[in-house]
Formats: sequence, C-alpha cells, structure tokens
Amino acid sequence: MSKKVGIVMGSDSDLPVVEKAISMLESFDVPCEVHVFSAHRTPVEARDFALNARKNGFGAIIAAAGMAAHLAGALAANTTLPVIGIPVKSKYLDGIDALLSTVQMPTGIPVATVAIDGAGNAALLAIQMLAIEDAALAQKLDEKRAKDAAAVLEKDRALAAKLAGN
Ligand code: RP5
Repeated sequence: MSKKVGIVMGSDSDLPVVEKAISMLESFDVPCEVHVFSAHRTPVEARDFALNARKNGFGAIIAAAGMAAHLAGALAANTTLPVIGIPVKSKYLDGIDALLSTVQMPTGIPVATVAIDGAGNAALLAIQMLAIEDAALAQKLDEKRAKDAAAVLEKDRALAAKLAGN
C-alpha cells in the first residue's frame, strides 16, 4: 500500500474542483484523506495537519484554495513533504488571484503549483511523487500514459476519416 495523499481545501465550496483529484487518486488505488482547513479561518488546524502529516503516513499534500490563496504556502511552511497547490477559480478574477498567490512562493518554502482548477494534474503529480519509490504505481502511470495516447491517436484517425468524407 502506498503512502497517503492529503488533500486540504480552504472551503467546502472548493469541493467541485477537488473531486477531480479525489477520483484520480481513487483510479490509482492511492489512499487519500480529505479535509477543509483554512489558512485564515482555521490556521491552527491547518498548521497541525501539516506538522503531523509525515508521521501520519502522508507522502504528499494537495492544497486547493481560491482568492488570496495562501493555504498551500501555509501548509508547506509546516512540513517538508511536497505540497502541490491548486489555485481555485472564484467569481471575481478568473482564478488569477489564486494562481499568483499560490505560485509566487519565496525561496525556501516551495509549492508545486498546477493550473487554475488543475485538480487532475495535482493528483497525477502526487502519484508520480509516490511512484518514485513504488514500481507498481509507476507501472500504472505508464499504462495510463499509453491509454491516453491511444485515445488521442484514435481521435486523429476519426478526424482524418471525417475530413476525407468517410
Ligand atoms: C478560500 O476562499 C477558499 O479556498 C475558497 O476558494 C474561497 C471562498 O471561500 P468561501 O467563501 O466559499 O467559503 O479561502
């Protein structure tokens, strides 16, 4: 059994985005634990989760937050596990606020930031981190890449047939 991935979101309103990460982890049979902890509304719980994450069996943490999104950085400040930030799009600035807040970490406390609402890639990156020490998981990643490539090539064939009028 691989290590767990911790998923922390700043609000339950982030769940529709985070669900894509949960389902991706499930598709790889990677265990995850999901929490709502906010860097500003529940800073103590967010800090304690990060402080204890390594000893609690986590191998990576995904942090999803919108607006002035300092959750990923706040978690990263309290653990040396890799932290992956998902900037969540809100209704005001199309997610640019969360993107810049998450990605622009000063030297010393890194956050690996994925695209705005990029929950699937956040999960895949966490899986790739766990797969460094897990050959079976690495094999599953290879299989997914091959399956995804085959799907694109099938679309290419379908497009060629359509354009040729077949
Ligand atoms: C952030 O503020 C959360 O991550 C969420 O994306 C955003 C809005 O939160 P709610 O007002 O919906 O609780 O902290």
